[in-house]
Amino acid sequence: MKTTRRDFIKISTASAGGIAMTSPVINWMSNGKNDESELDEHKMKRYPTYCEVCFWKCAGWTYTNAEGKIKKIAGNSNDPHSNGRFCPRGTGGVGMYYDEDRLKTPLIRTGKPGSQTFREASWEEALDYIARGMQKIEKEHGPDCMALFTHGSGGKFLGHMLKAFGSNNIAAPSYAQCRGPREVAFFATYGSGVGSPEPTDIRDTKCLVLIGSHIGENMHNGQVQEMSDAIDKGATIITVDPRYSTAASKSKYWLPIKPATDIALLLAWTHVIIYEELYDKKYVEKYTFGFDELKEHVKNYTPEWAYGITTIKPDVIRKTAKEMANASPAVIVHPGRHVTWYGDDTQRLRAVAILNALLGSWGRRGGFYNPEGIHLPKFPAPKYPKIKRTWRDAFPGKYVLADLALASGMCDATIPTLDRDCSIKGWIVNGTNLISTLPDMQNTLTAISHLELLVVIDTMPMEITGYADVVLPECTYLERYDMLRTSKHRFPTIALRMPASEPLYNSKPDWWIAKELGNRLGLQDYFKYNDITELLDWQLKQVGSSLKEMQRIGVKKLNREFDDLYFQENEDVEFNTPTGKIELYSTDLEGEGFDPMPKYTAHPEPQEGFYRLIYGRAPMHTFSRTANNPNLTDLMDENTVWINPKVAKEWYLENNQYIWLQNQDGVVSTFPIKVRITERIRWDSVYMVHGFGHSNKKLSRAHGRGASDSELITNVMLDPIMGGTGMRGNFVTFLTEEPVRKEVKS
Ligand SMILES: Nc1nc2c(c(=O)[nH]1)N[C@H]1C(S)=C(S)[C@@H](COP(=O)(O)OP(=O)(O)OC[C@H]3O[C@@H](n4cnc5c(=O)[nH]c(N)nc54)[C@H](O)[C@@H]3O)O[C@H]1N2
Ligand SMILES: Nc1nc2c(c(=O)[nH]1)N[C@H]1C(S)=C(S)[C@@H](COP(=O)(O)OP(=O)(O)OC[C@H]3O[C@@H](n4cnc5c(=O)[nH]c(N)nc54)[C@H](O)[C@@H]3O)O[C@H]1N2
Ligand code: SF4
Ligand SMILES: [Mo]
Repeated sequence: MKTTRRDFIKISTASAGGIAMTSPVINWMSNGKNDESELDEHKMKRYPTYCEVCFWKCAGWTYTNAEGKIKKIAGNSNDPHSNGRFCPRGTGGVGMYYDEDRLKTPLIRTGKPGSQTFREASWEEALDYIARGMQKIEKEHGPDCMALFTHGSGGKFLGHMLKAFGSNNIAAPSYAQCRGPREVAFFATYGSGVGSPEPTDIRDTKCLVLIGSHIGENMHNGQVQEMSDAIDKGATIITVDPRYSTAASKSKYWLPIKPATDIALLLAWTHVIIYEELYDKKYVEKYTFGFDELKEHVKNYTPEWAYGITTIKPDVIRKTAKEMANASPAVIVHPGRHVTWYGDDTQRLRAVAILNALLGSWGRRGGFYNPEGIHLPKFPAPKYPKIKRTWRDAFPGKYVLADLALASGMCDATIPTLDRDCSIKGWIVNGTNLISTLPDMQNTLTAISHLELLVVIDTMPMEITGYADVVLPECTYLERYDMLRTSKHRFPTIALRMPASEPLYNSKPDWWIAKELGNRLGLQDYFKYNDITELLDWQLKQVGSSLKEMQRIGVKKLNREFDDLYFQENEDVEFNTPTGKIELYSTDLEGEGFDPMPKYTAHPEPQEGFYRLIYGRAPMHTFSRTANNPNLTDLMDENTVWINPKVAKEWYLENNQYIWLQNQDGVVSTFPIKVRITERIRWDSVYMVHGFGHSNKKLSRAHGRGASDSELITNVMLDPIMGGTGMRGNFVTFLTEEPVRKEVKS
C-alpha cells in the first residue's frame, strides 16, 4: 500500500511519542515580509544589503525610520537566494547591530592570553602595533609566516592585503571543517565542485534524498523554500539520519541509520541500482567512465550485507533505491554541506556523487543544474609578490587534492616541530571564533601559545578575542559597504551591501582596516582608492551598471551567456576530469594512492556507558555567532542534550535536569546542559546544537548558557585525502553532579 506524505507524518509523529512537530520548514517565512507600502506610510527609508548572519548571503533591505534608526530587515524579491523572504536569523540580524555587548573600540592586551584583560587604544595606536609586529615577523622569519583565518565578506580585503604582503596562508573554516570533502569528491567525479549555493534543482525534483542534511533546521533559505515547494508538489523525501529531524518529519521514508555507517548504505543502494538495472543506461554509457569496475566492486555489497552494519532493513534499502530510480533523472542525492564527520568523508561523498551519476541527475532538471555567475574585473593593483612557502610545506606530499587552504592545517603548521624549517608566527583572525570552530581546542590553544602576534577582528567579544594581542572592532554588516556578491545561481546576479547607519561606537569596516594596515606596511599601491565606493563604482561600470543604480535596486539580474542550465538531449559533454568523463572509477584518487572507488570501513564504537556525540543546527541560530543576539536568544537561549528514553531510564535522568557531559578523553563540559528525553534520537547517540556554552563573561546573555560541543570534540578523524577534520568520533557519558576541577577556567 502506498502511504501518502501526510499519512507518513502522522505515523512517524505517533511513533515518536506523539510530539507535535512545529514545522520551521513551513512556518518561518511570515515575519520577514517585504512591504514597500511602509516606505511612504511610516516615512521609512531602505538600503540594500545582503545578510551576514550565515553564508547563504540572502539579499534584502535594511529599513530605517524617520529618525534614521534601523528598524527591520526584509528580503529583496529579485534575489534568487531569498526570493524576497528572510529566515528568522536574517530577520533577527538587527540584534547584531543593537547588541550592547559589542566590541566598541580597539583593545591591546595587558594581561595573560585568554584572560580578557585589555586596555583601550586608538585605531592609530592599534594599527601601528600590528604593522610593527608584522614587519618584525617579516624580517625575522619571512612574510609567509603570517596567516589569515577568515570567514565572511570582509576577508577579501584582508586577503588582498596579506597577498600583497607576501603570504598566501589564507583559510576559512568552511573548507576543512565543513564542505571540503564534498568539493574534492565531486571534483574527482564530475571535474567540478558543488559550491555555494548548492546547484540542487530542488524545486523541480521528484525525489530528494537527505543523508544527514537536516534542511529545515539547517535554514539555508532558498533551499528550505524549494524543499517546501517540492513537498507541496508531491516529491518523495528520503531522510537518512540517526535523529528524527525536521526533514525526517516531512519524509516518506526516515532511515534511522546507525551513525558512521552511511557508506555501507550508499554502496548497497549502488548495488541495487546496478544489479536490478535501475540506472540511467543511456546516460551512464554516454557520460561515465569505469562502470564495469564499479559493478564488480559493489557485487557483494548487498542490502543484506548493509543491514548488519546500518540496521536499515534490506527491503527498505530496495524500496528506497526504487523510489530514486522511478524519479530519475529528477532525483537528488543531496551532497550535504557540513560533511566532515568520520574521516572517510571524501569517500562517502564520492559514493554520493556516483549514485547521482547512475541516476543521471547531474546536469538534469530536478537534479543538479549548471549554475552561472558573473566575473567582475579586479580593481587595478600591482602583481602580488612571489610566494616562497605556504602551509602546504608543513605537510610534504599530503592533501594534494585539497584545492583550498586548511584552517586546521595552518593551525597545526603553527606548532613548531623538529622537521619544519619555519612555522607560522602571526595570525590575523577575522570573523571566525577559532576556539569553538576548530576541533581539539587544546591543540588550537597550543598553537596560539607559539604565536608572536595574534590580531582578532570581530564584532563581539568571543572566546578567540580573549587570546588576542590586539582586538579590532569591526562594524556590523548593517553599517558598511562590502565586496559585491556575485555568487552563481540559475542566472547570474550582482548584489550590493551598503550601510544603513554610520558605524556605532568606534568600529570600522574591514575594507578600511585592510587599507590602513596596507599603508603602514608600504603597500599603498595595492589600495589606490580613497573610499570603497570608488572601487565598487569602478567595478560596476565595467559590467554596465553603477553604484548609483545598485543603491536603488540592490540586486541586478543578468542573463545567462548560454542556454545550458541543463544538458540538452544527447548532448556531447566533456567533463573536466582526466578521462573527460564522469569518473565512477576515479583516476585522480588512484593516482594519489587512494581507493578509486569507495569502500566501507568500520569505525570505533562507544564503550559501555558512552554514547556518540552528534551535533547540528537550530533554525534560529548560526554557529556560535548568534548565541548573544537579543532577538534570537528570545527564541532559544540555551541548547539541550537529546537522550533516548531507554537511556534516560537507565541513568535515572529526568527532563530539564542539568547534567555535565564527559568525553572519552576525560574532558568534562565547562557548563551543565539541560536534558531533553526524546524518542527522536537513537539509543546509541546523543545530540546537541552547536554554538552554545560560551565561556566569555562579556557575553551577558550567552555566557554559561548550555554546553559547548566543541570542547568535547577532542578526537579528530582526519581525512587522509584532503585533511578534513572528522568530528563525530567522540563519545560522552553523563555526570549528574559537577566534578571537582583541577583548574577553573576563566
Ligand atoms: N539555522 C542554521 N542553518 C545553517 C547553519 C547554522 O549555523 N544555523 N549553518 C550552515 C552551514 S555553514 C552548514 S555547513 C550547514 C550544516 O548542515 P547540514 O550539512 O545539513 O548538516 P550536518 O551538520 O552535516 O548534519 C547534521 C545532521 O546530521 C545527523 N547525523 C549525525 N551523525 C550522522 C551519521 O552518522 N549519519 C547520518 N546520515 N546523519 C548523521 C544529525 O542528527 C543532524 O540531523 O548548515 C547551514 N545552515
Ligand atoms: N564543534 C563544531 N565545530 C564546528 C561546527 C559544528 O557544527 N560543531 N561547524 C563547522 C562549520 S560547518 C563551519 S562553516 C564553521 C563556522 O565557523 P565560524 O564562522 O568560525 O563560526 P562562528 O562560531 O559563528 O564564529 C564567527 C565569528 O565571527 C564573528 N562575526 C560575526 N559577524 C562578523 C562581522 O561582520 N565581522 C567580523 N569581523 N566578525 C564577525 C562572530 O562574532 C564570531 O566570533 O564551524 C565549523 N566548526
Ligand atoms: S539564510 Fe537566513 S541567516 Fe542565512 S543569509 Fe539568508 S536570511 Fe541570512
Ligand atoms: Mo559550514
